[in-house]
Order: sequence, then C-alpha cells, then structure tokens
Amino acid sequence: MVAFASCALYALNALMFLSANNPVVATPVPQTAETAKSAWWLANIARNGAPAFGTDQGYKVFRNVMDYGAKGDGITDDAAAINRAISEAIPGQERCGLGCDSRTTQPAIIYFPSGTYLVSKSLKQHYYTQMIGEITSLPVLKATPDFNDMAIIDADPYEPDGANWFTNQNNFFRQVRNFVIDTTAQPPNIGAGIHWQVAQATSLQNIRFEMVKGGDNNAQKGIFMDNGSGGFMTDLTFNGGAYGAFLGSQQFTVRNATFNDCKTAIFMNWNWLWSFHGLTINGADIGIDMANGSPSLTGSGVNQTVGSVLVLDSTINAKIGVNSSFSEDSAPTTGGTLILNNVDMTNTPIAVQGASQEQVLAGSAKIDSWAQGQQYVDMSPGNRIQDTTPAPSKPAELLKDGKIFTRSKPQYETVPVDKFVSIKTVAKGDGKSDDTQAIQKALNDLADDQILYVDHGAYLISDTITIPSNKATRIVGELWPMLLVTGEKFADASKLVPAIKVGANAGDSGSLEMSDMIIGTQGPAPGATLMQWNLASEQGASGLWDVHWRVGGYAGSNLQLDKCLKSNTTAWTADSVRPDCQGAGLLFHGAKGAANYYLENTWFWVSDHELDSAPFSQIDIFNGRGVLIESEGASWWWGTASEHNVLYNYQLSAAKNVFMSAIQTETPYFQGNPDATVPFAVQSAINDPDFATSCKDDTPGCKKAWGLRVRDSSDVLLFGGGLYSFFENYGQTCVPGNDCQLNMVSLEGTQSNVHLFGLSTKASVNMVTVDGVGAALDKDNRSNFCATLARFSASTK
Ligand SMILES: *[C@@H]1O[C@H](CO)[C@@H](O)[C@H](O)[C@H]1NC(C)=O
Ligand SMILES: *[C@@H]1O[C@H](CO)[C@@H](O)[C@H](O)[C@H]1NC(C)=O
Ligand SMILES: *[C@@H]1O[C@H](CO)[C@@H](O)[C@H](O)[C@H]1NC(C)=O
Ligand SMILES: *[C@@H]1O[C@H](CO)[C@@H](O)[C@H](O)[C@H]1NC(C)=O
Ligand SMILES: *[C@@H]1O[C@H](CO)[C@@H](O)[C@H](O)[C@H]1NC(C)=O
Ligand SMILES: CC(=O)N[C@H]1CO[C@H](CO)[C@@H](O)[C@@H]1O
Repeated sequence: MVAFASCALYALNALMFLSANNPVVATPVPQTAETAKSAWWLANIARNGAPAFGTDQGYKVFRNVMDYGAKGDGITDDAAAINRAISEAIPGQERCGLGCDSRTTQPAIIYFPSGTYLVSKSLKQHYYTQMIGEITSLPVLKATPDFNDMAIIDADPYEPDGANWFTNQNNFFRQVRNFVIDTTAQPPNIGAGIHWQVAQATSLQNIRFEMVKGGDNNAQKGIFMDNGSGGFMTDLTFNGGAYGAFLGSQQFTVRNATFNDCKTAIFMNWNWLWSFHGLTINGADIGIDMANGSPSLTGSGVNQTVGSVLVLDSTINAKIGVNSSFSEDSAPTTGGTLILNNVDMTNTPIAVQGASQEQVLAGSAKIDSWAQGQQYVDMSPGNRIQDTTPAPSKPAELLKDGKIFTRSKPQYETVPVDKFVSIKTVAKGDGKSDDTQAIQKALNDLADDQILYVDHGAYLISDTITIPSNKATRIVGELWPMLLVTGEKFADASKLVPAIKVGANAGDSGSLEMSDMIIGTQGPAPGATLMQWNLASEQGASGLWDVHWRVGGYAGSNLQLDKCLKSNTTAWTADSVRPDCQGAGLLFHGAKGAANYYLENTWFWVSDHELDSAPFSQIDIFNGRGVLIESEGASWWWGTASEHNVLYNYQLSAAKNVFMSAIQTETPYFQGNPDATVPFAVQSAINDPDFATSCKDDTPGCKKAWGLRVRDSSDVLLFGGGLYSFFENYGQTCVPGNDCQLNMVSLEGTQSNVHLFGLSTKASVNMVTVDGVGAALDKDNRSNFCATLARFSASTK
C-alpha cells in the first residue's frame, strides 16, 4: 500500500445518468437453490471452515445467494437478497463495510448458482469477500433498465456525500470470478460492470462483460477503475461498450483479455506502470488510448497522466493500435513510456499515434520490439527513443508456442467433490493447536487424484512441513486460510529453517498446485524461511495462485499495534531493536535446482499497518528478506509484489530463466532507523547484501533495502517494475526531493541477457546501480510520480 496519494484525480464524471423507467423485458428462467444444483465441488463441499480469531461461532463463511432469497430467474430484482447475503453477520456485529477500514476476521464467499440475476442496485462487495459464480454455466448479473448506481458490482462504494467505503490503496483481499456482467438493458449512455477500486491481493478472473454495441452516445464501460494500488486480473472478455476497460491505478498486471467491438478497448486514465499480456483486440477504433493529458509541449498546461504501458504477446485489430501523447519534448519527460513486444498489428493500419495525432509507428505488421521513453545500455548515458529496439532473447524454457508461458488459476471443475479431502478431518485450524503433524500426515496420505482442501481457519506450524517429492500435490484454500509459522524451531535468526518445504531436496521431481492460501507467522519467527521451493517440475505442472504472504498486523499474528506500534522517536540500535516485532527471516526461497514454478497474483507483504484494530496505525515489523531466487530452471512471476523487507524485497542470485511482469516493491517505512544492517546479520551462504561493506563511506541513504538485487544472473526478463521508497523514519519530506534512499535496483557481478523493461522507481536517487555505481538516475528520468525507464539492458559483461 501507499500511505498517501499524490496523484491528481482524473476521474470521469460520466457515470451518473438518469434514465426512463423502462419495463423489464426478460425470459423467465425459474430457479431455486434446489433446481440450480451444481455438480461443481465448490457448491457442494461440506463447509467446516471458521475464522480462528475474534469471531463467534455461527458466523457463515460460505453463502449461497439463493439461500438469501435471490431467484436468478431473470425477472425478480435480486439486488436486495444478494446484498443481504454479502452483509449478513452474526447478531450484534457487522461485516466490514462503510467506515470499517479493514478486517480479516469476517471473511465470506458469496456463491452464485447459474441463472440470470436482475439487479436494480449495485452489489456492494464488503472487505475480504470473494464473489464466485458457478463455473460450469456462468451466472449473469444484469442491470435493470433503470439501474442508476456506479456499477453492477462495486468494490469500493461512494456514499452520496462522497465518502469512499475503503481507502483505495488499502482495499485488499477480494476476488470476483466466473460471471457474465450485463449492462445491455441500460440506456447506452450509462452503465458500468464493475467498479474495481482496489489494492493488492485482489483478482478478477473469468468474466465476460456484455455492453451495448456502437452508437454515438455509447458511454458503457466493462470495468471502471478510478484509482488504487493493484492488482491482477485475467481471462476477461469485453463485448461492446465505449470503453471495454477504463483503468487507473498505481501499478497493475492484466493477462488474457479479449475485446470485441469496443469503441476503445482500453482507456488508460492514469498509472505509474501497467503491464498487459495476451490482449486480443478485435474491431475497435482505438486499441489502447494512453494519450490522457495534453502533450504540454511548453511545459505548461496539463501533463500526461499515464506513466507507462507494456504490451506483450498480443494481437490488436483496430484503426489505431495505441493512441499516445509522447513526443520529443512532451512532459513529464518519461511520461507515456510504451513498450511493445511481440504485438501483432497486421490488421491495424496505425500501430502508434503520437502527440500531434501523427503516425509514429506504422501498423499492418507484427511489432517485434519497439519502445518510446528512456533507454540505457549498461553504463552508457540514457537516450530518448521512440523506435524499434533490439529484441531481448527469450529463453525457450520460458515460452510456450512462442509466447511467455501462462496458466490461469485452476478451479478444478472436472474433479468430483469426493476427491477433496478436508484438512479438518485431521487438523484443528483453531489458531491455538499445533497442526504440524496433522498437516504432514494429510500431505503424505493424499492420493494423486485427490485435492487437499484447507478449510478456513488458522493452522499453526511449529516444525518443517514437506510437500512430498515424486508426487503431484494439489491444495486449495477456503477463502485464504492461514498457515502460521511459530515457535522455538524458528527462533534463531542466524539459522534459517524452511517452514514449508516444497519437495524434500532441491531438484526433486514432483509438483505442487496451491491456491487461495495465506502464509504468515504467529509471533516472531526470524529463523524461518516461510517457503522453500525445491521441486523441478514439468512446465505447467506447478504453481501458486492467489497465495499471499502476510506477516504481522492482523488478529492471530501476535504482531499487532498493541506490541509493535511504530516508535520513530526511539533511536534503534542492534541491541535495542524490538525482538518482539520481528517477522520471518526469509519469505520465499526458489532454491538452486528448482524449475518450472509459476507464481501469479502473489503478495509478499510484511505489514506496515494494522488491519484489525482501530486506529489501524502504522507498525514496526522487522522481516529479514523478501524473495530469494537461486533457481536456474524457469520461474514466472506474474503480478507479484514484495514489501517492507529489511535487506531486499527481491534478490536474484546466480539465477537463470526468470520472467517477472509486473513486480511491485516498497522498502520499509522505518528505515533508516535502524539502517538495513540492523537487526539481521549478513548470511553469506545465501549471499545477503552486505551494506556495511558496500556503503563503507556512510553515504546518506545507502544502507537501505534493495527493491531488486540481481547478482551473477542470466536470462532475466523484467517487464514492468514499480519499486518505491516513501519514507525516512516515517517522515515523508524526502518524497518531493526523490531522495528517500540512494539505491533501488542493483546489478552486480557477471550478468548476461538481463533486461529491465518499463522500470519505474520512486524516491531513490539512483534508479539502477551497476556494481555500486549509479547508472540511471531518478533526476534524469522524471515521470508523473515515479521516474521511468523504457529499457535498461545489461546484456554483456
Ligand atoms: C480516487 O478516485 C475517486 C474518484 O475520482 C476520488 O473521489 C478519490 O478522491 C480518489 N482517491 C484518491 C486517494 O486519489
Ligand atoms: C483466456 O480466457 C478465456 C476466458 O476465460 C479462456 O477461455 C481461455 O482459455 C484463456 N486463454 C488462455 C490462453 O489462458
Ligand atoms: C488520441 O489522443 C488525443 C489526445 O492526445 C485525442 O485528442 C484524440 O481524440 C485521441 N483519439 C484519436 C482517435 O485521435
Ligand atoms: C508538467 O511537467 C513539467 C516538466 O516535467 C513541469 O515543469 C510542470 O510543472 C508540469 N505541469 C503540471 C501542470 O504539472
Ligand atoms: C515520525 O513520524 C512522523 C510521521 O508520522 C514524522 O512527521 C516525524 O518527523 C517522524 N519523527 C522523526 C524523529 O523522524
Ligand atoms: C537522457 C535524457 O534525455 N535525460 C533527460 C531526462 O529528463 C530531464 C528533465 O526531466 C532532461 O533534462 C534530461 O535531458
């Protein structure tokens, strides 16, 4: 999250229109909870999950909207019934809605059997809610002709007085999947499918938006996103509308989205960085419009609002592929950065249109590699380009059919419910009992055709758990149950012990699919590597989807504001610094020998603030390291983020075949009190950065966490990175000067074929540091908020 908002608002006020109160015309499809019976396991599995902390017995984690009176018959207005299903709490409590900020202890799955749900009001998605439609026959959410709210699903409603339910940058933990969202009954000048104003640990998956097609007064939008700090979405289809998706957020990753007959497929209202992969745009006037803000050739007027856009492995069939405001002297300098890589514009006459609405890149061709923005090659000075760039070589391991490999979260719609084994048959998940042995037994006993179902709850792990080698293991969580690592075994910061070992030994065969889980600690575990990935799988066999790391700041973590409230008036030393407020030693370790592991929408979060107790203050949590990648086999990092770790957020050490798009990091808010040499001692066995040595002259801001450190690595492709520093000892006076820290990205040692595309950093004097020397500087590459490089290549050394 970002603790402040510096972005101006670029909102479109086109959403509120009144319309005639037309009669509803629809074909009745009578349904009840009985007749809408599904064969999908998710609809039928026994529900034994319960929040482990702070919520009484009787709270319902799973709600079928038909049990709350929704008919799904296409004629009844189901809005009130669905909103009842979402908001129901146990007597005397409320789920987390307006004014609640955040809460992890009252989660809910709202399940929709197939049917057509007519709604006259928006469905207000409360905090920590997954809305899941029947996968085998997608339910339709259809707005009535007189629907007059912001959007059919609203993830962050506005009250009439303008109050937002949630802080957009803190609007975590939510999903919407398997729906058709239909605004075609509304007049064409009004209507939006989803208002998706969200932050990390959120996803949209498998949704088709049906909008009015064509017409001069068409103003419909599939997605309306005004702002936020996301985020990930995939497997979306947009039919019709003025804008398939109207988008604005700090950073975001979008995969596999098809746009048919939208006037503008994607309108990019503002961003710092945005990465798209697998777009298919058919029959639009404009594929991507990122020209918001005039080119401001004189430096006056409104500047470009878009920081950067990356488009990979896509096909655009439009009159204009990308509408842009970038020119030789457009402002800000690196605003409007654009990277095109393997984009088929054979049927698009103008690939990129520039600031004066002139053609800057001809279409009717496949665009192999093209960029506008600042380009750096090794230590050479940067230069401004709007041109073809050398295509990075993509290792075959990372590809499938010539594109970067992808695999969406499995929902197991073909696996019968009796193949799911509830972990509660052996474990307690009550946040108190030690479930280590029980979980290990469940894993050992699991047959290859079975899936381990982790009912909602909190499972304490006091010793290493091993996902067996030579076996296919599949694990699905119910609404992000927590695996909490705790105890003596993980107490020694000088000796890292894996808590969850994926495969017994590095390079073992076998596979793991895991989705919808949370991994954290209960109390300090500075001797824990929370997950160590050892398996070498086949391409596509292993992955983590919507699995999030969350250390501190929530009920059950024992690292909350009562103990760990920020204290920036104490000058911390190695001896004094808060042993009670340490998190883990290392969040994730891709071990040497591991291969073909795939992470999608994974947020490695060391908490910067409290989620469950008012006033939701900032807290000090000291966590050693974020993500360490030492593997040489392929790994994919789609839409991952790593935040607030003391030594580094991501470190690639003698790694190979790493693809990342996009990554986001924030360095700790408490640094440099203490600086990054405290409290975690350098461990040379895992090649920790040694700030005491590398910053020997005590240069200001040097002993601070790396956002991304790459040493002795090869075949590394980064497409989109947003690496931020927002604080100095919780103060923000360094932000406008862009000097909260000296360095952010380090390239060290022998590198080959290492490419950073679309790198944005905030408030780090050096954007990229090569062997200790600043190679690309913030001050030379200013954008709207971050500084941005189109391309940095360290290809030969
Ligand atoms: C987010 O966008 C909405 C709509 O434009 C606006 O009301 C709100 O103030 C914005 N919030 C921030 C923090 O920029
Ligand atoms: C993209 O999403 C659609 C719709 O969910 C799905 O049918 C298709 O298989 C996905 N394609 C890829 C390459 O994942
Ligand atoms: C492209 O962007 C410019 C703003 O730079 C805008 O005036 C224009 O209407 C957009 N669309 C087209 C089709 O040129
Ligand atoms: C536009 O950008 C220029 C150059 O970066 C800057 O000097 C100017 O203040 C900006 N204008 C506005 C309105 O933000
Ligand atoms: C402590 O943090 C506050 C912001 O919460 C900041 O204004 C203040 O300057 C900081 N104090 C010190 C000593 O840095
Ligand atoms: C290399 C290059 O083009 N640097 C430019 C970066 O931006 C500043 C202004 O923000 C220009 O003065 C530099 O010329």
